[in-house]
Parts: sequence; C-alpha cells; structure tokens
Amino acid sequence: MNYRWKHTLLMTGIMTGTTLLSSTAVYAQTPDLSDPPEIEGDVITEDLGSHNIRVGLGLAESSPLYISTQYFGDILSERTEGRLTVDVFPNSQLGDDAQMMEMLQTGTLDMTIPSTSPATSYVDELAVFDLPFLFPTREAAMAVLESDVALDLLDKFDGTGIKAFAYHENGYRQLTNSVRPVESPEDVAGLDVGGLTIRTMENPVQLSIWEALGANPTPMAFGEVFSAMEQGVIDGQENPWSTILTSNFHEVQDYGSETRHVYTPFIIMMSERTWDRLDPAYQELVEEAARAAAAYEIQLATEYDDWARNQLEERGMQITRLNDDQIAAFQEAVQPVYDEWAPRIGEDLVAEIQQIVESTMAE
Ligand code: TK8
Repeated sequence: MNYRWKHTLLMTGIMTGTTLLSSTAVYAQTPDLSDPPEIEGDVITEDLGSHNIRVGLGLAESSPLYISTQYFGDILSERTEGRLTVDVFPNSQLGDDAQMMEMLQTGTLDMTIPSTSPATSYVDELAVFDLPFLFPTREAAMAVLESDVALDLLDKFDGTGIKAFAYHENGYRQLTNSVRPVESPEDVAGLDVGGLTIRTMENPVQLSIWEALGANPTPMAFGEVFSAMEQGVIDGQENPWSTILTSNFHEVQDYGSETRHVYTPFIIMMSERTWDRLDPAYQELVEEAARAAAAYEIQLATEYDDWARNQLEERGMQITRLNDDQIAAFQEAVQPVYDEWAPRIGEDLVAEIQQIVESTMAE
C-alpha cells in the first residue's frame, strides 16, 4: 500500500477497525465503505518508460468515483514499480465533462470519467441510457452494463481520439429543489405558480424529460450547479444521493424526492494520444486496472446510496419517498420522451436493452 492510498483512506475515514483521532468534514460524510480489493497480478519489472497520468473528475474527493480512481492509480503504480503514476484532479477543477473530453482529444489531459449524457456528442447511441425509468432495479442496470450491447457502445469511441474502457456507476438520479416538496409531476410543473427551474445535464433527452414534466429545464455543466442554486438562478437539480451529499447541495436545497427517474453511468476513458505513448504491456495493465476500478466503484456507489440519503435527512433535507403509484405518475408523464427519442436512438438498441432488463425481472 503506497502513501497516497493510505492518505486517502485516512482522509475519507474508511480505515476499518481504526478509530480516527480527529474527525474531518470528509470523515463525517463517509460511510463504512469496503476496502479496495487486494492488488493482484504480475508486476512489470522491466523499465518500459515512466508516465504520470492526469485524471480529471467532476465530483469531490469524498465521492466513490474519486476513491476508486485513487485505487486505479495504486494498481498502476504497484504493478509497474512506480513507473506509472496517477494524479487525480477532482471538483471539475480542470473543466467539466464536455471540456475534459475535448482535452482528451487534444491530448492536454490523459483521462476523465464523465457521465454518458455529455458523451453522446461522441457516440449518439449512448443516449439510450438517458431514457427515463429504463432500469427498474440496480440488478437490471448491472446486467445491461455488463452486456455486449453496452460494451459495444464503448468501441464506438474509435476514431474520436478517445479510448473508453468501462462503465462505472453514477446511480439513480433524484430530484432536489429549494422551493417546495415534490411528490407528483404537478408539483414540478407548479400548475398555478409556475414550473421549477431545473438544471439538467447537457443532453437533449434530459431536456425533453424535464419539459415533459412541466419544469423549466436549464442545461448546465455540473461544476456550475452549486453556485447557480446558491444564487437562486435555478431552483433545483437532479443527481444521485451520493453526489448531492458529497457536493454539499443540501446546503442550498431544502427538498429532495426519491424519483429514481434516470440511471446514467460514467465511462472511464483515456486520450488516444496518451494511450499511443504507452507500451503495449502498460496498455493492457491500464485496461485491466480500469475494469478493476470500475468494479470497486460500483460496489462503493451501491454502499453509499441509501446511507447518503439518510445523511441528507439528518442534515435537514426534507426527503419525500414516493410509492409505486406516485412513481408511475412520473413514468407516465415522461412517456412522450420515448415516443420522441426511441426512433432517433434506434428502436433495435432500445429493444435489446429492454430485453436484457426483462430477463433480469423474470428470474
Ligand atoms: C460529474 C458529472 C455529474 C453528473 C451531472 O462530472 O452532470 O449531473 O451526474 O456527476 O458527470
């Protein structure tokens, strides 16, 4: 275990069986998460060149994404005797998802892990994940993300200057706002008082969803969302509970609703220019480490989800849980999104994904 990883464990307070002397703000925000899997596999002892890989992330240091990216770095470093190193830059400090993908293309950044939604400007078909209520359960989502149908979409980055390795979990997206409790589409549309101004990801399907719900959708980069809410430019946003917590959105959002309306994953990706500079043995290792980091991140994200919701409640957010009928009302309201987008995304692709989902429900 190298120093950096130990440091991360201390910072995030996930050292199991250890009492931390001082509880930092980060510690207070971190559940008892699983340790990363042991780093296994051959060590490349031959000197195949030294590279420092810079990874930009939109999310904060306490997010599952950041923790798993540190683990990714530790795998590379341990298995190359320190010749491959990774520096992680969180909090959109190097740019937002769209900008960081452009930086991969130009080679000014080595890696990033964006949501699929902004990545649809490179691979249109990824918009299939933007469809609302596509995955009724996390098991269904996992079955799809592991399927050839989904993995083939990653190959479609070929020729864009970006190499995509694996899916991570972002998680079920939930609505928050600073105006009123929401338990129905009517509450979003605010029939008499006007619709909520909701920040959406920069993606046309997301825009359609919130239009269908009667909101005033405002596409915006993730890094700008906190201050836009603080300044009252927007009323609300939607993201998984873990992101809402680790981004401190509860400081500026009084209400949350467990809508689970969208499940868009992350993709771990590298600049092709960086990739081309790596020895084939290193390339193979990077791919392997990316998959290991993805598996660990999915585990962490799953562990984080309910815990983060409870933490938000403890910190004063009023969270509305929705029953099946209430969820069904949202689902019905966004049906026009399927009518509009399924033909454009590809009816076959949508059907293939739905078939995988259904196969998990039948079990
Ligand atoms: C982080 C983003 C973010 C996403 C969003 O870079 O934009 O709301 O959920 O987490 O990818």
